[in-house]
Amino acid sequence: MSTGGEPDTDGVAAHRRGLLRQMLRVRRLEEKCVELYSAAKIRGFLHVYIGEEAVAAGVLSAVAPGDAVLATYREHGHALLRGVPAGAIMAEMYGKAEGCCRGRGGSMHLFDAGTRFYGGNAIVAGGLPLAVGLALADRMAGRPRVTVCFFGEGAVAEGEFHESLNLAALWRLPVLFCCENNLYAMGTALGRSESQTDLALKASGYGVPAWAVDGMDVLAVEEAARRSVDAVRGGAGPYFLELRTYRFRAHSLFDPERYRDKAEVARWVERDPIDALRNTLEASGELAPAQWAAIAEDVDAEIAGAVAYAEAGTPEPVGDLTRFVVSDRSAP
Ligand SMILES: Cc1ncc(C[n+]2csc(CCOP(=O)(O)OP(=O)(O)O)c2C)c(N)n1
Ligand SMILES: [Mg+2]
Repeated sequence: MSTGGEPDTDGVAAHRRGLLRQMLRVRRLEEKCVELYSAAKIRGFLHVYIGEEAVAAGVLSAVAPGDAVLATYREHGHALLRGVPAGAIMAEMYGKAEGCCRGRGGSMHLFDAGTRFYGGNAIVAGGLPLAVGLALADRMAGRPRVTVCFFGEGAVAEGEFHESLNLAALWRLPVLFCCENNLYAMGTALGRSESQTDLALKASGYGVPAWAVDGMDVLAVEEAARRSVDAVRGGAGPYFLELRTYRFRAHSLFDPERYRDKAEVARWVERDPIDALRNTLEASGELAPAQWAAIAEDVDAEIAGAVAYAEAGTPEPVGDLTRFVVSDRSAP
């Protein structure tokens, strides 16, 4: 507890432990998904974010409840940290009616209007124009909201990236563009597809303030995101963050990973964002062994509960097959 004008060190430590917990929730959720995929409980494509958790945890910590968030097909963690319950995410993975999209979207299309989580977009760069549209709507309605759009560095090769940055800058729209630069777009290294690999520089070309941030350091990500969100909300127009990160696992569970060597992966794994923060907090006395054990136990219970919820869920009745395909005119 803080006294007088002294810094609230207990509050800061609790906040940092909270970030650790958020990253661990994402990690454990996805480790479980991989396991369930092997057991054929989850089908279709599955792209995990393991190694990149500091990006979603840091940025989403800086976002307000009414703001909008968009992400890619690697979005399980973004949905979870945005507030979609783990059970609704897991049931969606299972294709059950209790899922956040009634089981119709699956892993790549998590969506939840209630938390303003607008996907789950499987088209590379597909989220960017949607983000610009959402921000334009907020501007026209005079709502002081920010739209945060996550996308991979593969998206900068798409026309939609350039069109979206241009319009957002021209109209000074409240968008925070968050480029998750994990160095590969499927099997293509950034330097093999882009003549200019400095992505912040690309955004600057549209007059958008842009920074590169260490995406393995959740505290650095949070700090950069907080400043950016504040500026965007204050009317500064769009901002761009290039979060430098790495995926520890294959692109999807169908990827034989012939494009990168194991030594490179091992070097990045040494910078695991969860281990890094845990070590920092243990060294500074902000995380006692019992506190870590309590966090891990809590997270494991949450994930076990999510699996149980999905297992107990029901497939959507066949009679509902055409529901939502065309507009339901009988609906009130
Ligand atoms: C418009 C479009 N082209 C191609 C694909 C196939 N595809 C799926 S993921 C992907 C790589 C995208 O890489 P990146 O944007 O860096 O995101 P990451 O997977 O690294 O998170 C591609 C090319 C697609 N989904 N959409
Ligand atoms: Mg990538």
